[in-house]
Amino acid sequence: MRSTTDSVLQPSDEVAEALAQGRPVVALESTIISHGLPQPRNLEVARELEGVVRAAGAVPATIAVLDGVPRIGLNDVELERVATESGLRKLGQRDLPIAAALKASGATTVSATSFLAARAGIRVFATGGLGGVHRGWTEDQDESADLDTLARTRITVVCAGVKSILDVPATLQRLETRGVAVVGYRTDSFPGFYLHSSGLPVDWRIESPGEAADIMHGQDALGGQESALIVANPVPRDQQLDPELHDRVLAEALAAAERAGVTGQAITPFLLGYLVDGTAGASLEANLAAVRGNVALATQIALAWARS
Ligand code: PSU
Ligand code: MN
Repeated sequence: MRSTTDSVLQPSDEVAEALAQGRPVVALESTIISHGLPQPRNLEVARELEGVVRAAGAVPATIAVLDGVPRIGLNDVELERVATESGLRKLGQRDLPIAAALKASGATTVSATSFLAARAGIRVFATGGLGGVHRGWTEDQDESADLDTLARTRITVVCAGVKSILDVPATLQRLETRGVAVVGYRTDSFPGFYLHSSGLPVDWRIESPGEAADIMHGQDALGGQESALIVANPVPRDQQLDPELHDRVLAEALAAAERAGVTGQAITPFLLGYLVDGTAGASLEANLAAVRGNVALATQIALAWARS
């Protein structure tokens, strides 16, 4: 035996101290920075999101793997590495031990970030949109590892629903089957990532960060499967992507991906990138508005959780 989990994860001093003192910490993922957003805007956004967490009185923990080491909380130089280093891998949970052994660097997806955050003792995590069941699943069975990890990881994920490039109804069905709790934040309809609503209903609605913290206590008190809580927080209607433009460009993007034969890990970045170009940047603004709102709400939930 060469090492324990504790010595494998490397929290920054700031994150370690906050966790030891029971102060609020919010996990942030890095794939959205490295593979989900165009340069140089991605670095600005990474810094901005950390600023949103700090301004509200919590500690941000952006998570990534650098030279094989899972890092929980990055300094500015490390954040810049994640935003600019070419050839940075996209790491799901299953890739973590391989990256560690081969001393590889990579950004972490929702699955890897959730896993590492929970291991580090962080309970609240903000992202843009979850991965899920891809369209055409009957052909290629492409379902994001995000769903499987969330079914067995005790973490609260604040997101603007699942990415609209996916098969959203199938993704909601899978979340139900796998026993992942989903609540709408001040909405009765499941958010549509770039869009305020996906047009699908969500069974439960909460009105406050305190209610989220109460549900988290309920999860722990009841025991059972160590699953996640998804708090689905819609992008404000006045900051959403124009639904008509969304539907048109998304159809083009899906057709282009099929023509180009893009599959596997590359498909999500390809589609997101196509939407940014095809909407002349409007999808990027809607994506960022969603992420900002999610980070702000996650911080409020982390504060309520730390108080309760
Ligand atoms: N949310 C965003 N942009 C992104 C992602 C989420 O606003 O780029 C990333 C997340 O890291 C998520 C990943 O886990 O996309 C899903 O990729 P895949 O479909 O290959 O599992
Ligand atoms: Mn996939």
